[in-house]
Amino acid sequence: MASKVSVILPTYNERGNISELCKELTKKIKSAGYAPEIIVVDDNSPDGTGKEAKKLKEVKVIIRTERGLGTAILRGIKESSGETIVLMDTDFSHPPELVPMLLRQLKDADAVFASRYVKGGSMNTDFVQYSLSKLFNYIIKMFLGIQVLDSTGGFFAIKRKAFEGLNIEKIFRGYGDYCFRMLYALKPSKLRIKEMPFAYMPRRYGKSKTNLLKTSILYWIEALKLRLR
Ligand SMILES: Nc1nc2c(ncn2[C@@H]2O[C@H](COP(=O)(O)OP(=O)(O)OP(=O)(O)O)[C@@H](O)[C@H]2O)c(=O)[nH]1
Ligand SMILES: [Mg+2]
Repeated sequence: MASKVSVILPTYNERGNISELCKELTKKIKSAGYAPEIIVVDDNSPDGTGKEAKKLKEVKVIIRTERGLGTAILRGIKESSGETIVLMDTDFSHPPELVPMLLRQLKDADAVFASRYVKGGSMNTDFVQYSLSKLFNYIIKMFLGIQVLDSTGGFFAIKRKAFEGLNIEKIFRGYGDYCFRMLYALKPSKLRIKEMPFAYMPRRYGKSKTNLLKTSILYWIEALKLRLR
């Protein structure tokens, strides 16, 4: 029987993206020889993303009344049952066609991160913005002593068993900071973690929910809290 891959898709106002993304993921994962379990965790988006997702076959939809990226992912993980978990954004910034490559690379690893910052990776911004964001992530990596250069991106595949013994309730909260919190918590497990380059794409439809300055400050506070604990 094909191994099950659970893809957790947190959404807030992604009506224009969700159907196409789920269809592409289902197709790509099946043709890579796995059984997909797509889980959309929508925070009652006013644009009707949840309703749109419910029209899809083979997609599990959870509609929450609270807001928050980290806790939406936590809920998705709890509701999932695959041996492998894939996390990604739902706006096509994380290209679905790369998921089979993440899964291939996971064959001799415990987690594979798609990375904007390793050789061959890129972002849809100008050189200055890209360099600043790369530097920011590099400092986080050194500060926390984690293995991954792109620790705020949130596009990765991980074996479920990597979470054994972790207090996931404490990790999956906040915004994209859950990603480096998870890597920090995984440090003692000495897992085999790889990074694979990818080109971060502009979102296809809809509007960004991220305020760059506010997010950067929040990430620093969270990184400091981890070290001071
Ligand atoms: N469930 C849930 N999902 C969220 C929430 N905030 C953001 N997301 C999702 O998290 C992913 C990342 O959010 P984005 O708004 O794309 O943030 P970004 O990628 O930094 O910004 P752009 O790509 O430039 O728009 C997307 O799939 C969002 O729909 C939230 O409060 N709840
Ligand atoms: Mg995005």
